[in-house]
Formats: sequence, structure tokens, C-alpha cells
Amino acid sequence: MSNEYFEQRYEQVRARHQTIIERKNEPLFSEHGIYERYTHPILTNQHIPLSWRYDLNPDTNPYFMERLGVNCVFNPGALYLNGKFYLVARIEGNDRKSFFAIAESDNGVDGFTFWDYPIHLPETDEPDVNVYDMRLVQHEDGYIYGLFCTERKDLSAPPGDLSSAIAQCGIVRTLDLISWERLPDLQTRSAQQRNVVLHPKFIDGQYAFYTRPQDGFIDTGSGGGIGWGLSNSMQPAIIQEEQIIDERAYHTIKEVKNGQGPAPIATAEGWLHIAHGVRNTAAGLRYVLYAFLTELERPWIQTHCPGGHLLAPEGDERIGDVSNVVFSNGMVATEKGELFLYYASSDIRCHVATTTVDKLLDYVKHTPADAMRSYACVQQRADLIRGNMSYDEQRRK
Ligand code: M1P
Repeated sequence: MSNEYFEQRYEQVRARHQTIIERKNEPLFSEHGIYERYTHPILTNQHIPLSWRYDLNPDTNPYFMERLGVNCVFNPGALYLNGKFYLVARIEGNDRKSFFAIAESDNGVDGFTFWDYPIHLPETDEPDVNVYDMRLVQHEDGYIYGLFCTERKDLSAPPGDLSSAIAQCGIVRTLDLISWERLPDLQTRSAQQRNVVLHPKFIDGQYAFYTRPQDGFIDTGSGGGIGWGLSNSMQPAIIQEEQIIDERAYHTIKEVKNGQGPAPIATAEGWLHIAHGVRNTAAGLRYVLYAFLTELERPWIQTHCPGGHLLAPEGDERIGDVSNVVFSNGMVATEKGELFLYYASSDIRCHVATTTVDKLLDYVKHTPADAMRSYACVQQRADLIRGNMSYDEQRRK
């Protein structure tokens, strides 16, 4: 095989990659007016640097073939630091193992480029088999924490069962996003934990966590709901008691399970939360995002919870490795009150939706709560219509 073949393919692949990473993102018209989606995903497997996937030496890779493919890039944690937007994305290799890598952008909606290397996440004495879905939190203790799901094989599973796993919350911290210190995994009384999020402030002098206790790896069993617990240390973090602060409920968007998304954002009116809710359908699970507000001083007490979803899979977002899923574990608010909601669709690609803190507060405070029964939902809608009719009458007078 001549070098010419290698050079030609290299140039083709390089040019395509350049087009993808330089692609501008434009906001799309928003009919609901709550946030804007964008024309393109912000990160996909096509954004991954070529040096992570190909052997770039024609002597050892004469056909210029991918040696270590990347299947997907999704569920990014997010941080806004010194005017830059950082995402810690979940990269899944073709071998199904996930790892983390940082991509940065100046404007938060396009131009995300990966740093030279993925994060070399330290292990504990009990190595993780898979790690994913990091929530980045700048804590008032001075550290940036990354809480993520660590998954290991369930050694008590019967022989032949190679799917049962145990999910727990792994913890790392950093001061610069470059060196990461691994802390012991979070300890709780629950058999499994996923979607654990550190609250950015001390509460009663303790570290505070949103949790998601569950009995099984996939099924929440008797568990589920968004939990809340305190620990007086991070070395190790131990939660003795968890209380459920946002329960699952029959015939809602969070009937099967739910989980806190990113760390909540402080506003003058309370903490703004994004979470995911899951229900079952004949076509499998459907994941959507919803929002709620908690008290400023007591961030475990809900004050407002709009009914239904804030963001559900739409168009191409519906299709992927796990279809009909949107999932968010990253959100940032800038000093100007702009809000960037990072989410992934169908477990393969990352997107951004933008709004403002004021708009999202308005949404959370003024969208009616779930009325829980069809009859009551019609009453709710009739109230809206009646209000509009009388407003219209007054205007015409
Ligand atoms: O496949 C959808 C999502 O499933 C899990 O979320 P949850 O724990 O709420 O079921 C996570 O594995 C997440 O990464 C994934 O996007």
C-alpha cells in the first residue's frame, strides 16, 4: 500500500473533522418560549480528536484505519470558570467502556474542542469497571468536585449472569481540572446509587448531597426518588440518613424513576433544579427533563414544581443507542444571568439549550403543577381559557 493512499485518506478525514469542530451553532425558533435549542449537537463522536482514534503513522497504519473507535459522547458535566465553558463529557469507546474528557468553548454553544488527553481518573483499591455521568460542582470549600457513577460487576450474581452490576457514587476533586484526586466512594445505606450530586454550599456546616437510592441496577425497586443527605466529611463521605425530597408518582413523567440533573443554581428566589424523569412505554423507557425550585436556606424543600416535562426528545434526538432519552448533568449560569443547559440525546450526542435565569424562574413559578387526574387537568386548562376569554373581552371594550 502506497503512502499516497494513507495521505489521501488522512486529508479527507482531517478536513471532515475540521468542518465539524468549526461548525457554527444557531439558535432555533422556540415556539414554547422557555429556552432555545440549536441547529447542531455541540459534541459527538465526530468531534473526538483524530489522534485519539487513529494511528497517524503510515508505517504502522498504511490503510489509515481507526484503531480505537469512539461510539458516542454524551451526558456532560459543566463548569463556567473565568469566562470559559468547560464540559466533562462521557466518552464511550467502541468497547463500551466510558471515560471522561474535557472540552472547552468560549461561548458555550459552539467551538467545543477537546484537550489533548482524556482525564486519567485515579482508581480506588476496588477498580471501577465503568465510570460515567460526572456532575461538576464548585464547592464553597474551594475545590471543584466531580461526582460520577462507578460501576462494578455484582460478585453475588449467579454464575452466568454477566449483566448484574453495582452502581455507586465515585468522587474526585481538583483545583485546576488538570490534576484529579480520587476520594473514597460515597457510603450510604442503599444497595445502589446513581445520579448523586453535591450541593455547592455547606448546609449546617456539612456537605450536602442529592442522591438516588435504588434496590437494583436498573430497577429502583422500593427505592427511587431524589434523596437528600448530609456528611460531615468528604474523606470519606458517609450519609447515615437519606430522606426523599422528590418522589416518583403514578402516571407522571417520573413514574419509573427520576434523578437530580446538574447541581442546582442559586437564584434570588431559591435553588433552580433540573432533573430527569422516566416512564415506561410499549417502546421502552422514555427519559425527559423537568425543573423544580427549592428554598434558598433549606435546599431540600420544594417550593414550586411545574407539571410535565421541560424538555423531551425531539426529531433526531429521539434516535440513538438508547432511544427516546434526554439526560442532563450539566448546567451553567453566567454573571449576566444567561443559562446554558447541557443535555444529551438518546445516549449518543450532546446538545445545548439556552435561556435566562429569569425566564426559567418564571417558568417554574407560573407553570401549573401536575393536576394528577384527567378531570383536574381539564379544569386547569379551562381556567386558562376562561382567563384568556375575559382578558380578550376587556381588551375589546
Ligand atoms: O440510558 C439512559 C440513562 O440511564 C441511566 O440513568 P438512570 O440511572 O436514571 O436510569 C444512566 O446510565 C444514564 O447514563 C443514561 O443516560
